[in-house]
Amino acid sequence: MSTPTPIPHRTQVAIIGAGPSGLLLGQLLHKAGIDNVVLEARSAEYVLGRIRAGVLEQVCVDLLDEAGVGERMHREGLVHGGIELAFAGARHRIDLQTLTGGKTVMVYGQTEVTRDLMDARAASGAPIVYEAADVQLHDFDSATPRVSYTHDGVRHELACDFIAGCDGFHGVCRASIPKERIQNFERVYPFGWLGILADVPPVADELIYSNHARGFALCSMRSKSRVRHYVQCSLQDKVEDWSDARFWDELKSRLDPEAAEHMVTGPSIEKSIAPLRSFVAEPMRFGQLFLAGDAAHIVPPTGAKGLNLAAADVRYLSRAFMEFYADKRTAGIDDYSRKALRRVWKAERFSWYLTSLLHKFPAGAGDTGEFGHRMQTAELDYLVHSTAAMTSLAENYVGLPFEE
Ligand code: FAS
Ligand code: PHB
Repeated sequence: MSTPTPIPHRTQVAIIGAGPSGLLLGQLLHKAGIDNVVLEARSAEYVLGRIRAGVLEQVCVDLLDEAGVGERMHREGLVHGGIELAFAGARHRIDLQTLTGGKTVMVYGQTEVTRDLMDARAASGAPIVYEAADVQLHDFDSATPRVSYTHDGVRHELACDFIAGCDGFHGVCRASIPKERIQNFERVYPFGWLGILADVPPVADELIYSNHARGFALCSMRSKSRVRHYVQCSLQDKVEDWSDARFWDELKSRLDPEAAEHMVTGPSIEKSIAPLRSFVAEPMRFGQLFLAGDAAHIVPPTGAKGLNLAAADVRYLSRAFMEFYADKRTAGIDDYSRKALRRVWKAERFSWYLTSLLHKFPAGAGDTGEFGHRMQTAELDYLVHSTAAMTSLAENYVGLPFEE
């Protein structure tokens, strides 16, 4: 049994949360010689058990390489040069690679990204505390911020220069900010996604996003032998309402005949329902506290942006900390929130656009019901026959260029 790393009582950056944001930030800072401690409320097994994103932008791939954890991703990940849109009984390929001058996406599950980052953290010997309970932030507006937490029944205190709030949508960091200092923007969608994981071969070489009168469907994958599929479902649905047989029948009913015919079905190894929302908190910096990833923003998963936005925040924040500790310059720190939010809002727009285009909206106000579905079909018909429109979709899907 290796001796656990003693947890210091002082560090340079205290990172709250060991999801992709916290682990990636921790790894980049460690490689840059910046001391940091990661505090995670749950066990590593629990974190790894959450099945989430599956598509990485090149920016995210490059960051994982920079963090020194890209080897398995390049070995096991699938590079995709296109996606397919299914509507009105047919499938149309969007040639991402040609339309963006060569850019592609990497299909590699968030679970694997997290596992690679956890393994790197353990190998580095840098401190991480799992099952850190009752994390509290103190004096983050002062020059001497602190974090306190309980571990194995013992209350600990961690002094630091900065706190990185990487603790997700339900975390403690954003909740610690006085209401008058933060502005929240939110859209909750009137449906959810029921997702399953199954060890069967994918129905196609690339992802299929389907707009259908019965509702949205997505055929994604984790490898050539494991799929991740979704169907739009009611917010009133419970996972136990959906047997595997019902899921597969519903998925096939929402796809084009060719995909439905070639679909290989099998038992689910994971099944869960996720609500869909668009959410942004502004700003993303409060004194010495910086929010990153889902702690600051949420996108509906339609555009495959959630994990990639988290990586983009970490790219900006890690460089800001590196600049500070190298030259005591605060330009990056002072500009973090503005720069991160510019990218966040563009991803929010794209995710909202794709969600509005592909999902069935119950009749009600605005472009919903039968008229709304006709508008969607017209938009899709225009999109797949317009190079300009497909280029716009493609450059957003592969990830927009960074503002340095
Ligand atoms: P995370 O939520 O992943 O990590 C935050 C961590 O902080 C967690 O481990 C949590 O346990 C910990 N934490 C929380 N409170 C704490 C506290 N008080 N103290 C200490 N630790 C605390 N994105 C996509 O691109 N495609 C998808 O298909 C997709 N599906 C999703 C499905 C679901 C159900 C959810 C919730 C999200 C999904 N996302 C998807 C988005 C998801 O991938 C996030 O963008 C990604 O997990 C963001 O990573 P983090 O910012 O690290 O937040
Ligand atoms: C996934 O594989 O989980 C996935 C892929 C693309 C999306 C959303 C989820 O847009």
